[in-house]
Amino acid sequence: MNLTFEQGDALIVVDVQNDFCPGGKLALDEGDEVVPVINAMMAQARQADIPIFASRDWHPRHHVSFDERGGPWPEHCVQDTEGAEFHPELSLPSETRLISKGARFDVDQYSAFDKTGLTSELVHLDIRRVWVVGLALEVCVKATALDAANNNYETILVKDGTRFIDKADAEKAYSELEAAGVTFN
Ligand code: VGL
Ligand code: ZN
Repeated sequence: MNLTFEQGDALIVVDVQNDFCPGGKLALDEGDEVVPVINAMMAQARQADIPIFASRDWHPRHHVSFDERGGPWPEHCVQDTEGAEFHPELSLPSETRLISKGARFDVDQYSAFDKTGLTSELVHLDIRRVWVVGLALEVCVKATALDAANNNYETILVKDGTRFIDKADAEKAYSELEAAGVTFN
């Protein structure tokens, strides 16, 4: 893979955590297959001095998004559990900026932009274009890429670096993203 990173770019890695990978509580088929792809991208980003952001889904126990509370999901990514850890083979450089989301008890946050401080960091770093990868395509990756595009960042989604929960939703997500001006690599 040869990506054309430029100054003014940032890489956003969404929720590559154990619970979204095979064996996890909300496992995506092949969720772990994004790991080598994203590792290669992060290595290139480091070489080009491109900032890397990594978000994690970071729920308290009994979070509103869990089915026990009428939410759409089984319990997943509970703070300080193994399921909430990044995939063990994900080689996050030490300079990676960590974004935690979904930590508020009564609301969910799908987008890495949702009240996390990411926008101000991007402004501070003079970012104009973002590359988005991670899990899951039709949930947090979609929400993050849509927010990026709606905040006027040129937004590139690298398909090989993402996986979906449900194929039907993935197709719909691609059309929504395309309509918002997101491009695919
Ligand atoms: C996600 C479902 C529930 C995601 C987070 O990271 O895509 N999906 N919480
Ligand atoms: Zn969640």
